[in-house]
Amino acid sequence: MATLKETLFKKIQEHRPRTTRLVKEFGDVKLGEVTISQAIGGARGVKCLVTDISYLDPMEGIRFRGMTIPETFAALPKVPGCEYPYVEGFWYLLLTGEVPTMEQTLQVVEDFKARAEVPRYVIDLLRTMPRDTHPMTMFSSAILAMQRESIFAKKYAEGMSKMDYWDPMYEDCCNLMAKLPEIAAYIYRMKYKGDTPIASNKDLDMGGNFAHMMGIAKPYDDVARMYFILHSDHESGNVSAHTTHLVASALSDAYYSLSAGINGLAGPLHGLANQEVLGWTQDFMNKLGGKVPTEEELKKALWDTLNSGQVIPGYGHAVLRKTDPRYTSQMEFCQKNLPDYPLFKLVNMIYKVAPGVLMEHGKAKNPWPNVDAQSGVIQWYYGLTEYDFYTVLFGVGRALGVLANITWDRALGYAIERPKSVTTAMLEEAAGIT
Ligand code: AMX
Repeated sequence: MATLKETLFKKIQEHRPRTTRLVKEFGDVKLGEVTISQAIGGARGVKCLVTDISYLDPMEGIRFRGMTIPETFAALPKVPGCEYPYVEGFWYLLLTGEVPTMEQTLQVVEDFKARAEVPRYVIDLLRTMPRDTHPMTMFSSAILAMQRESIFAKKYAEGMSKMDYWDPMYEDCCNLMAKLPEIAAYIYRMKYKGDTPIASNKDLDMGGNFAHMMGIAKPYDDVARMYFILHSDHESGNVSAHTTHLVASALSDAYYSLSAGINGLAGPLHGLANQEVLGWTQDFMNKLGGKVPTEEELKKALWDTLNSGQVIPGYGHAVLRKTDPRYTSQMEFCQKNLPDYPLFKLVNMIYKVAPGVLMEHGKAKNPWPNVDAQSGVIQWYYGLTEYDFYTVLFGVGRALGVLANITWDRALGYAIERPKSVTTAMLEEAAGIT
């Protein structure tokens, strides 16, 4: 049986002529034009990135390698006795575009186990940081500290053909991915659970081992698998994916690149929104003395937030124009596993009320919830109430997508990224107002 790496190399060799042909024969074909509002407004809608790992349709939502979320969950091999698939099998799918067999999946599970040990100096580094440091800062610092392990950086310094770049990049990405769950769980147990880290259990798959190291009982292993897969990728233009790709385009290795992407994920308009959703919801419940609010009270709280110039966290999206299927997938999990949980009921009530408020407010192009509006509820229910940790969970998941992407970036020889900037005076001249 071919290994994941051998299968990936075959796919890379098949794919390379497609990219070469497009650049050589069709390089001048136009994909669109850029307007002044796009130049000022965060390049929204400008088509200038290429990825085959996932595609985000504004109405349908995400597809991983062409598969919707329900199709992905149904197709991948499942951990015996569990409802969600191996994260390792999903990594195989993202890298190759092929659904792995159980045998191929278990080969990746074993490969990751052999790569999973976290260097002692990373633990030492985390332990020297003040305990009130944000867990995302700890997570990003731990990733960056491991840069000295980079095989890509070493091989590059020795001299290597461009055609071979993908190989050490793949090795770095697998080494990093295998270590992230343990780093995240260590930060959690050190920071919030009285400094009681739990040693890794090598008999378990990535999701199962993560739940074990977090100290949270079943079915949290399935929650971890679901969560990591749902948060993995959302095509290439979002801040964490784009940052990782941008930094990697300078031939910075996977450690530099992922650490940078994680820093972008830490922003409140991106990954931090899941922490903000829970913060907002808990504040609101506290103000009401813990009682279930009426729709009127909820409406007022949403308007108060908007009138004070803040955003409603967990709502809106730069690309999506309907309810995020990642939200729906988590809602279905809640309906099955925690239908009567008061926080779930409140989040559902927000889902009923907030879109109407946002539509009346008239600013957000998408009044519907994104992934972050629902994810905290599930974590809270299973005892993970320290909500500033939620973005770290997002980060472990997001690493799957962005690391698969930068492996392919190197395989296809994507160029260093360098869009062109203009001055405000040039925009005024283009607009004919000088
Ligand atoms: N609450 C209030 N106002 C909102 C809003 C919300 N949830 N979503 C968008 N708006 C406002 C914007 O701030 C902007 O106002 P401005 O014209 O005064 O600057 C206006 O509506 C138009 O914005 P947009 O084109 O609809 O969205 P965008 O592409 O500029 O931004 C996003 C997208 C996600 C940053 C934005 O919807 C937002 O801030 N949402 C809340 C934070 C959040 O949930 N982030 C998580 C996103 C998913 C993820 O990455 N994890």
